[in-house]
Amino acid sequence: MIRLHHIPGSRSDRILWLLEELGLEYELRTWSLTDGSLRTPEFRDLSPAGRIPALEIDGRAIFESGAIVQYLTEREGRLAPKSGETERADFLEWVSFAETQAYQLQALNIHHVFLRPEAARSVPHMKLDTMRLAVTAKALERHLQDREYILKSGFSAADCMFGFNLYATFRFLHETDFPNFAAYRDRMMARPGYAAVKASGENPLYTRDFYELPDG
Ligand SMILES: N[C@@H](CCC(=O)N[C@@H](CS)C(=O)NCC(=O)O)C(=O)O
Repeated sequence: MIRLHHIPGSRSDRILWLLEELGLEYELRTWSLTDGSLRTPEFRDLSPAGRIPALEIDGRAIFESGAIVQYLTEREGRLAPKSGETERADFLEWVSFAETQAYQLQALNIHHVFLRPEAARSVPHMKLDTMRLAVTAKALERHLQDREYILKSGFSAADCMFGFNLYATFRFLHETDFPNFAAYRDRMMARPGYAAVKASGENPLYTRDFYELPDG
């Protein structure tokens, strides 16, 4: 039995998408970011920092999406270059890069969506985090100018690591500034494997398609 602990529109999108691409059977258990359930002993036993995703598999629970991606691809022997193969280093770099980008998205989610009252927000920090997100988006934009997927050789689990990022980035950056990245998002979201991510629902915390930086 494989059970994914999931919140739609979060980093568990990465794992849901990968399970689909690998054709594995799984159960979904959906949690909430706001009802306190991630702070319970039950969830902390699965993920000690109380973070999503966690994956129950092979008699244990694994936390950290990058570790789960590596575990699943090694277990299945697919969707990642093996140690010693060309593109192994590229694969590892971009799996970690997706998390660097996600960190900036998380910071912007906190500023724009979670922090209340609005006066608690720091506009200089919002600007800095938007700029740092844009640096990651420019890097991806350049990387995608000569390829369809993160790896030149084709679709891999490194693409799945961008699952949450594809959903969130263009809430804070204008997609017209990153045409390769936006086209990549559209290609990835059109994959049959991504349909389960869409079907699992929207992130209920986003009430707008785009979050402008406040003046100041
Ligand atoms: N590096 C971790 C980050 C996990 C993470 O921060 N997940 C978010 C959802 S996208 C979460 O659970 N946030 C709850 C919280 O911060 O309390 C991973 O990639 O799994």
